[in-house]
Amino acid sequence: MRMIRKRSGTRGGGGPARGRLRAALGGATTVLLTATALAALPQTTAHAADTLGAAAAEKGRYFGAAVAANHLGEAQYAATLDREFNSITPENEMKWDAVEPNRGSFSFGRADQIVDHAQGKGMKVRGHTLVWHSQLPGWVSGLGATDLRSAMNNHITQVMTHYKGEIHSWDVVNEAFQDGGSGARRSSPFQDKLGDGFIEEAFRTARAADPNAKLCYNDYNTDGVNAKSNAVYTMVRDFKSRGVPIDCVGFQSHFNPNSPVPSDYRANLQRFADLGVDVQITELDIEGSGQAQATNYGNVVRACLAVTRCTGITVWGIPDKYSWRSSGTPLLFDDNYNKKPAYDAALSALGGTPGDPGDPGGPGDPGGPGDPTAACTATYSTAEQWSGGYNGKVMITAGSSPITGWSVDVTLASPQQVVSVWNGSPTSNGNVMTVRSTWNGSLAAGASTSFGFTVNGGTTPPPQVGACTAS
Ligand code: 9MR
Repeated sequence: MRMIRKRSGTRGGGGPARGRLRAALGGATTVLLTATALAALPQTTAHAADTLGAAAAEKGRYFGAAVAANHLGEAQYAATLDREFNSITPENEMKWDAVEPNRGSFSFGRADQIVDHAQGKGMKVRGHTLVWHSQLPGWVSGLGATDLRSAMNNHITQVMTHYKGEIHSWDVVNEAFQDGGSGARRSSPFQDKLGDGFIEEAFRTARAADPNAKLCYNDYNTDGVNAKSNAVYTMVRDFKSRGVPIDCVGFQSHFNPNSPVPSDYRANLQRFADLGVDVQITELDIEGSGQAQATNYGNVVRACLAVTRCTGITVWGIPDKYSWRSSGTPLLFDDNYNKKPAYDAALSALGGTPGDPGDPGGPGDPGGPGDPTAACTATYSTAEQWSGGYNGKVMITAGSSPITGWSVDVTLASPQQVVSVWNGSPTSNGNVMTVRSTWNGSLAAGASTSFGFTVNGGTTPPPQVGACTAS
């Protein structure tokens, strides 16, 4: 484990995390800037949302996709991801077999690739998954109870520490209950050797490793009220009553004709929310086509919006061809990345405005050439302050269309001087510093990034941050 500053870090800040972030901060640019006059400038522009991420953001939610690292190099895949989504779940890259194939030997390369992509576009990341019976390397199943307990806790701690501060929600335990009417726990090395208490222990270890990540229990066939969801409900209620740290429950929501969207889906989400946890739709896909599939997608989105604590939706893939159930064409984009009727239904349910389904990202479309709607906002906060100076942070958020670059003016009062800038490229003119995007110019609709700067020469008045200009 290495001690480094985070990509969005400030002077002296940052905890243990990924060493490769250092490069992004490496060349903090130094400028000198004095100021006398200040100008307050307007900062916001409103648009009808026409992507999933932007429309969800307007409802205070995220709209994410499961992503496979090996598809990121495909231009249309990346373009669709970047245009439409503002959260990513690595589909397989953070699973135990991927990150700790041999005991104590961690390999984060492919997962880091996804997290880097997300961060470069200002998207959030869901962590999936820490303790699961599947995609578990053989060495784990072979351990005795004592070793297994320490291997489980070490795995959680190492993986969460590597991504500390970079994951909005972690699936700490996945699929620990049996299907069917028993309400029993599923047999697994963890269940069989450690007993029911392994789930609680995993959550306690997870809280200690990254106190700011939301900790979720995630499962399938728990989407309606049934014996399995009742068993999960009883566990969550027990955890909440005893102070076991749990923040959210993930409902995978893999639907098909044999397992349709339940009529009590919303009510089931709501009863969990009423226990005092967030709920998230974590792996949504719905087999089918045409209007029937579209109606189901619309219903799922509306169910989430009807539950205040339903904080976001993730679809389990982008084009049908890469779905784990590709023959069932369960996703929102066809094999050529055209938007399906299901896409329009999901976007409409989010309150967005569907455009031309056959030409996503084409001329005049969001993210396409000549997009007239590129916009961003800039929000200032003082990150740290000491006698004689401070670190300022400016959060840049794309509007309802993706953007490819941004620029913001920062005006200081004399005798304040900017002595360094990170995550942005500054030029100065008198007392006004213009900061432009560098590696972090491309943002999905509704996505955010930030730049920071250090000021010497006093702490008041605060800098004036002008309007954000997007391209
Ligand atoms: O989509 C994943 C697929 O690529 C893998 O082969 C599979 C292996 O188990 O896991 C799939 O994702 C699963 C997820 O991690 C947990 N819930 C069920 C998902 C579909 O199987």
